[in-house]
Amino acid sequence: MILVGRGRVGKTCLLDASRGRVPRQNQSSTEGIDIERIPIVGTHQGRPVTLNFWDFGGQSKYEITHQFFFTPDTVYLVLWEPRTGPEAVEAWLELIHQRVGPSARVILVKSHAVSDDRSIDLPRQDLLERYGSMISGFFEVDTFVEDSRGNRHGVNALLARIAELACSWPHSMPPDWIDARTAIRELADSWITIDEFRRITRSRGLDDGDSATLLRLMNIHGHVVSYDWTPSDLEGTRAILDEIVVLRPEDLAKAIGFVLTDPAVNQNRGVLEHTELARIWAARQDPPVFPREIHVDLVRLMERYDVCHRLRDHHGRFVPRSLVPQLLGAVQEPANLPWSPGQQSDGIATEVNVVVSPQSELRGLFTLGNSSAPSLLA
Ligand SMILES: Nc1nc2c(ncn2[C@@H]2O[C@H](COP(=O)(O)OP(=O)(O)OP(=O)(O)O)[C@@H](O)[C@H]2O)c(=O)[nH]1
Ligand SMILES: [Mg+2]
Repeated sequence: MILVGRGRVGKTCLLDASRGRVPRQNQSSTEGIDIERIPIVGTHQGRPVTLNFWDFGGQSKYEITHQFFFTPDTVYLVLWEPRTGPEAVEAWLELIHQRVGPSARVILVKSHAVSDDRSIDLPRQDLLERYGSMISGFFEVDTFVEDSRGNRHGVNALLARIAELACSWPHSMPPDWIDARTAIRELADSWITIDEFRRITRSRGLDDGDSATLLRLMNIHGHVVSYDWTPSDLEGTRAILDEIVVLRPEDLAKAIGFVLTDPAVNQNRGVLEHTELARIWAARQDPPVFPREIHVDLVRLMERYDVCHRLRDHHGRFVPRSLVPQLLGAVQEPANLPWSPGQQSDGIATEVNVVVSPQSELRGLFTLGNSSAPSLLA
């Protein structure tokens, strides 16, 4: 379960109401870094269903860390409120569509439904025409309005629908796989090595092929973050023996959040010295969840998910330094382009997107406008 929507729309209050707590009138803003897995027990056809909620803050700078949680087996709740209107809903639908595809399940929820202007609604027909395969319901809640039985307006109906959707997934797995998955999920560690993962799954009767498939499934379902090698990677020469499996995606997302907000990395326009990671993480997490010896694995995971890209030296060799593109800032356009930004010519579009492939050497592709800025080369 992922809750998204603009800042102050009522996500954390809905979460509180769903777990039977009284929502706060002056609820503080959820920091993007403050990602938490909150289990809520609902029921479907008499069976208890545990729903894991992820509540993300409304700030976009952390969005890149949310991707670990945007998986196909997730119900997405997009919240909107009458005061700020439904405009942002379409952008969320588009983002989920891009990341997960047309089979994603999304419930659109209007908050403040009783306290605010009741006449404002979404352009339902329009949204259904464009995102019909994803939309799994229109609901309304008001977490500050109780009915005669003390239930907060609309919350129970919404939870019942979520439980129904969650139970509609074909989740059949052989019992020994489920057993292995449970054993992994019950570990208290933040991460384990792939060897450890294999040892545990082997002890539950899985061979190495099954173990690799289970790891992949757990990755897809958002239970772990691993490099998720594709068969073509495996044909290559990269050793995977020292690969790690992050058992708590929220810890990795937080660790990446610390890199994104580090003043030195920001001042350096996104150039991250790998030796700085120990400082960044030690300063913010006490005791550090991720020890120094696995920092290189974490950088590899960040590269895998396009959070950063490794830089090379003049000879094309990788150096222990990465670029975090999100922090690069404005790049001055080359002087000799055959157009100026925003220029219109006879109705021909003049917007050009320059895609820089992380595989290629960055030298010569673009230069930073400020001569005192760090070079992209090592
Ligand atoms: N009347 C009414 N007020 C609400 C409702 N939901 C939220 N509020 C008010 O809006 C404030 C902000 O709600 P939050 O739940 O913190 O909003 P959020 O979406 O989590 O915000 P961020 O964490 O900044 O992304 C609350 O403190 C309430 O005062 C609702 O359904 N009805
Ligand atoms: Mg919040």
